[in-house]
Amino acid sequence: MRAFLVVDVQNDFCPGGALAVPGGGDVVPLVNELGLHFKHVLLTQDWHPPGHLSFASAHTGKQPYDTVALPYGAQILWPDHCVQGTEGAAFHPALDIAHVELILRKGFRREIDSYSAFFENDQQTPTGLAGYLRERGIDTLYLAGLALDFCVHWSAIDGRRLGFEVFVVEDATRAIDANGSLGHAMRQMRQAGVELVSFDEALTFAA
Ligand code: VGL
Ligand code: ZN
Repeated sequence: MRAFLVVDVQNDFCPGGALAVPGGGDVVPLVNELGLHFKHVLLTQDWHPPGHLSFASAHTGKQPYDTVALPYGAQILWPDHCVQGTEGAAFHPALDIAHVELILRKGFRREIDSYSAFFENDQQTPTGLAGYLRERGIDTLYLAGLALDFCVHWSAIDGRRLGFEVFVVEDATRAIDANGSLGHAMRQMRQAGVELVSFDEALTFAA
């Protein structure tokens, strides 16, 4: 069974937001249209406490897009974004979410980031999504949303690692592309067996 997993379509990742992804808001109409055709629609929501360790502001002398070593590995530092309960953390106002079955929040522990919908950035701590999908008989995921080279990328790779079929609807995503991250993400997804499809292809496969 298929599900449509929409990653982090939140105000802070759209133009005007704290960590705006170029063209981020443009995915909304495509996501809404696809959402009407999939029987099961799930969302993720980046959901950080104030002072989260992925924020440059939590490290003296560091700037956004610097990298620091945290106990679980290298962490890129970001502007403060998607702080729990703020307008920036809210979904894009035009995102049609009435029929969404699950909203999975991630990145809510101060000491660890979570790009992937499946694991926090230590690559070990599960979010519970794999169990949820398996218990519901969902084995195939169509991914869209923000950002292609971070949260979509890591969710796609981890989905493959866990044995799910994964399709990324490329034109319903946008990338940050910090220091070559987009090229790296595309190579890794291809190697992992993630399939890239267009919006039109995804529509024909839906539900
Ligand atoms: C994301 C950077 C930091 C994403 C989330 O949704 O891709 N990127 N937090
Ligand atoms: Zn984040």
